[in-house]
Amino acid sequence: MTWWKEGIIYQIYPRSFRDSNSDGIGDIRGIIDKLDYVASLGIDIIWLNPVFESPNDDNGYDISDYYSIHPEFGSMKDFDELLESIHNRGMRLLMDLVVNHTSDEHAWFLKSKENAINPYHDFYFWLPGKEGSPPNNWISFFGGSAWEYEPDLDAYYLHLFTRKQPDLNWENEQVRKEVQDITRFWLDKGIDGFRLDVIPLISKRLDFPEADLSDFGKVIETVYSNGPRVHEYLQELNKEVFSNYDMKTVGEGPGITQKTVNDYVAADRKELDMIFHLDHMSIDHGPQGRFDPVAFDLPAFKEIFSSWDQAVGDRGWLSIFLDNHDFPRMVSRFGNDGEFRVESSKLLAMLILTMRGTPCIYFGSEIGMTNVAFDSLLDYRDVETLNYYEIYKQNSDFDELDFLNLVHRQGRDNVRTPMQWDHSAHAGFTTGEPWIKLNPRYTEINVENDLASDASIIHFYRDLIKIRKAHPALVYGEFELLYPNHPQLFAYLRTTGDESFLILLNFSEDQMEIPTELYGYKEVIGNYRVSHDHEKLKSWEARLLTSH
Ligand code: TEU
Ligand code: CA
Repeated sequence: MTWWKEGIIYQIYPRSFRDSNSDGIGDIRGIIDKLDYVASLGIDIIWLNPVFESPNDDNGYDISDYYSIHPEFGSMKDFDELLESIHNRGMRLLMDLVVNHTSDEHAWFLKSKENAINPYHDFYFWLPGKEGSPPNNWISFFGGSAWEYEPDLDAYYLHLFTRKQPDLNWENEQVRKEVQDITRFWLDKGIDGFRLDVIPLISKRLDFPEADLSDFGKVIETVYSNGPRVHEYLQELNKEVFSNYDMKTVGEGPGITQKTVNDYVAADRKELDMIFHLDHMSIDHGPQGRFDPVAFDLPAFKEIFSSWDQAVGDRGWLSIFLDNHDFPRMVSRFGNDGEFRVESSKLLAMLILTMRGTPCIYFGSEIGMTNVAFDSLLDYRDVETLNYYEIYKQNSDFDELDFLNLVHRQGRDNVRTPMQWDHSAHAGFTTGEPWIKLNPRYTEINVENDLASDASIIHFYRDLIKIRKAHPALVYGEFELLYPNHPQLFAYLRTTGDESFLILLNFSEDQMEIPTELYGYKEVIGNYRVSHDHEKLKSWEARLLTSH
């Protein structure tokens, strides 16, 4: 069993999953208490977002000590118990490793900024300004300049994310040795691998060229990502550490291209085992990113899945997802979170669970959790949202309500509201004051309700996961997109030598005729339980069919 290809990943955002000590913050003990629930879904692998010491400028993606667990989440003893409990249930744990940057409160950075002569100074990128301006025009993913001026040094340091997330200088061999030590420490504890945060960014173009900011997606691809030594660094880390353990890696790949993807994940490259590309995650982003939205286009969405499957082929491997802690809830973004919330949640589940690549399910998708629309920006927590609010406020035509609507549609806090366990106060997430408000729809959308109804989304996930595990064609089969230009039908085949599946997804509330050449397949599972004619697809109807 190739566990990392045939298994199902469940992503847990620890801050929002389950609070065990009433401080309103999810924690490790809370996760331990819910492992039976996670295992009952048919999950094999848990990807845990960062739990290391951090000032939480970017909710743990700004690490100040890689060797300690943030006290908010618990102790190292709690972590050891979590790992053992996961293993006891036959599941595995991937930890989230953020080594493109650290927190500015990490000891290395505190030393680095002391003076220009100590051995930690070159752990980061320090450059002189140009006539009182930053070294170049690079901007942060979170808005504003990617350079922060340090008066004592009369120099700027690079931060592709917030100013509290200075980029590590991987050119410095000592940095690479420290990363090797960190990964060895956690692997020696027995974890099963890592999700590697923004890993294509770790090699910088040392001429720091000016960027054409008219298309930020292009800047990520051609200026920030895929730098000259990225593969050398990954091959070194794999050789020095990964190859000595029974472990696997999944990279987060902003900016990777279909041409370069197998340079990262082809087995013979000995770099990463699998990767998340993010092309479908920017499908409704305009040139200025998520807060510059454009309309969703299904044929373009289908083409992304088809062309990435083609690009990776059988040389490499992807992990397939439709949302995570950085992007809005998939049922609100790609489905219909109103009248057809249940049907479209099941349709999106069928997409994730019938594609070639390791399915990655974000916590709460299994009950169809939706975006939230807080009525005040004071209710929002995400540094990306709050940074852009400050930037947009400076525009002459700024309108607070317009911006709030943008946040409702595209903000990351949509996916960071607490897990909805039941209809009790705070949805059973906490008995304290939650760090972020719950989605008020928890009274109708919660685990308790879904477990009680066998027509629920949870049971559909369980059934689909069982079906995927019973049929290698759904894991390893060739993928063939049908009707690429159809405006509402996402139809494709998954085939191996001896089995063939047809998947029909009606991405619309409009009923539609099924093309006659698709008759004759036998239904395996569908998201409508009432019997239906084989000539039509109902609103948001999804069907998995087999050729025999
Ligand atoms: O995300 C990087 C990334 O590609 C997304 O953050 C996205 O590009 C961004 O939200 C702009 O829209 C990783 C982590 O997943 C994210 O949570 C961190 O904030 C970021 O890196 C910095 O570590
Ligand atoms: Ca807690």
